[in-house]
Amino acid sequence: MALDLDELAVTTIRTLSMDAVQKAASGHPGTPMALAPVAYELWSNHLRFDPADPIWPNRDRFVLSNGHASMLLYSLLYLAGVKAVDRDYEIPGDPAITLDDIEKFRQLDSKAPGHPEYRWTSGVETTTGPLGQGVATSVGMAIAREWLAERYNRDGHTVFDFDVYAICGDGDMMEGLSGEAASLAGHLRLSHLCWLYDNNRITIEGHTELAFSEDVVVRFLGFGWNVLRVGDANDRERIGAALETFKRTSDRPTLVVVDSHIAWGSPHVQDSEKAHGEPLGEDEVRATKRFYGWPEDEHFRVPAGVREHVAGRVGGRGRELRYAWEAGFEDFRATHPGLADEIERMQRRELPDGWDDDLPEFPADATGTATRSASGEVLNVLARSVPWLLGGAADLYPSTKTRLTFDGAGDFEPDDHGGRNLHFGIREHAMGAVLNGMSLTKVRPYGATFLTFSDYERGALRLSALMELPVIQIFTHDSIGLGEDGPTHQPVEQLASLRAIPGLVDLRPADANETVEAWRTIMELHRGPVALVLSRQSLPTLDRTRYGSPSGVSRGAYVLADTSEGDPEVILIGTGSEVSLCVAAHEELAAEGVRPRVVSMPSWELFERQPEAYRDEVLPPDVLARVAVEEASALGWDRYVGPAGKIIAMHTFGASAPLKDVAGKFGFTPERIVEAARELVAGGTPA
Ligand SMILES: Cc1ncc(C[n+]2csc(CCOP(=O)(O)OP(=O)(O)O)c2C)c(N)n1
Ligand SMILES: [Mg+2]
Repeated sequence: MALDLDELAVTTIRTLSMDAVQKAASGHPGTPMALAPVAYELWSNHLRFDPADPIWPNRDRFVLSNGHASMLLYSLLYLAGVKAVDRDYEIPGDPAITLDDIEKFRQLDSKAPGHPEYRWTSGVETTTGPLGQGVATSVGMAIAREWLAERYNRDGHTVFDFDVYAICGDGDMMEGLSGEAASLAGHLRLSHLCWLYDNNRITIEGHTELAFSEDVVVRFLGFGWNVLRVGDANDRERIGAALETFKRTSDRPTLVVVDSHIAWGSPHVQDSEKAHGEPLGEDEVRATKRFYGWPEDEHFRVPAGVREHVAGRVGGRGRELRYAWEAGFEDFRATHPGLADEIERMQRRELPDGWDDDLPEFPADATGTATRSASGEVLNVLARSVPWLLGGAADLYPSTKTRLTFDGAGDFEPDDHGGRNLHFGIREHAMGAVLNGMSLTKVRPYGATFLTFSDYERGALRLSALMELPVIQIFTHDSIGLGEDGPTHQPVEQLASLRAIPGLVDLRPADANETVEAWRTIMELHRGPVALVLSRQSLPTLDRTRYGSPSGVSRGAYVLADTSEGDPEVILIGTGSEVSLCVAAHEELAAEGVRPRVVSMPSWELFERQPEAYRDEVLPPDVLARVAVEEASALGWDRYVGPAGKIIAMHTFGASAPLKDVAGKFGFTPERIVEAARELVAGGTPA
């Protein structure tokens, strides 16, 4: 009897998933079992992906948005023989994932963790698990794909023509995030984007009838998508036909609604929520294997020839395409050396030579400028020298000052995918996820909104940090200093919560020149996201002939103003708009004969990365009289002022009034800082 190796491969994916979850005594078996034929059809007959080089820039992207079905992806990576990539983007030849990893599913150090993790397992294109994120991230990949094609494809040279696929489930569809992202994708006519929706009508609590009765097809038609249906997830031919239709569609994204049965083949838990998130149980595993015609007492069985077959199906096509692409790229390099160089630098997250040559320097000015405005100026300079720096705002570019205004910057629109000004619309969460997808595709993205609305994109921000993506988030209107818009718009707890995200760099510059230095620092950070926190209101541009150099920004905190003689007896620590208040207080204290120091601390995160010696130089451990000033939650400041210090911060929401009145009401004045410093000095803080 001729063995159908495709059928065997599908069953291998199913049984590996069942066995891995059973052995781990935790995980999600039902969905990989149901979707094995869908994913297998995509990978074996369509995906343009070379397992030998999983970071080839023109590979098709595959996103498993229902990340709980991770065993589906791990099985494919294992069977296709995907190679591991190291942190330097080298491919030493080890497998991305071994059968041993799969046997240690969900255990410490296994390359098969509970949910797919970018950077940890090669071949995983983005971290998924928080529902909705994967599909929304795929929209960012599809945006970047269009932009790359517009910029780099030239007559006779197609450098970028990859497709972006995402598999998702009911959970993804219910999350508002996917709706924002799908709306944007439809509007932008991202025709190289295809979502495969696992319409199994089951979520954790039971049938989707409990909470979900909308017509998804109609919704997506309304978004401007091409919607296709496949009535049976086991019908690989129909899935293949739908994928062919997707590839022929050139004016809109495609949604393939696939009806499936969770835990297909399991005699007792098929179609039940019980198959979602717990092992089937030994007996049920055996019974299901019997149904599949599989030896029921064998575990982690991979029949002879299956790996070779899958690796051949995926890799045969992928290798040929990659070789052809690489040869084409050599021709491209010969005719367009500059563009080829850009692509290569982008892949390694490097910057063009001379990228910071034209950065401005602002003259001292008592009236000064808002840091959002200084930032807008700097961004425009940088974007001229870094062609792949692109982004936009969630309908707030006039307020966030994030528009690229130079000739040729252009707008990214449905009929022009070459522009560099994106319009995310009022969709902050999708913006966050789209930025992640763009960054994963190696362009350098930025997004912008008001700091208070950073909460709306927090789910995506957290993933930027988890994936160590150099996404730039520009958050303006950063405090009660925004004035009249009042407490709904005045952030209080946001800074503390952003600082709590591991690896996210917070930067809150104090004046125009600190803003320049903040951008210089940001551009050189290649790992991990940044929140650049900017003022709406004007801030004095400090006279740097009198005060410390703004280059200290890159170290997170630095001595801005010091005592003229001896050691400081009190330290005033400020960030952003409060630094100039500290400077004014410093003048007054010095005139009284007190020996104050002002430390500008634009970034806790960067300061914590400095050697202890530097940190002790800036904040000498024996100076315990310290005042921290920040128009935000006090949470965390005791870390820098210690038990003897004072914190001038927000303890309530703000108020709607002109800036001066709000600042006075909440005590953000030089007088109050002077008073606090005097008290500490007079009180003789314990040594
Ligand atoms: C944002 C978010 N909320 C909740 C969860 C917890 N969760 C994981 S899977 C799931 C149900 C998902 O249902 P569906 O997508 O239909 O998955 P299926 O069981 O069909 O595979 C939930 C609520 C999550 N992972 N992410
Ligand atoms: Mg479901």
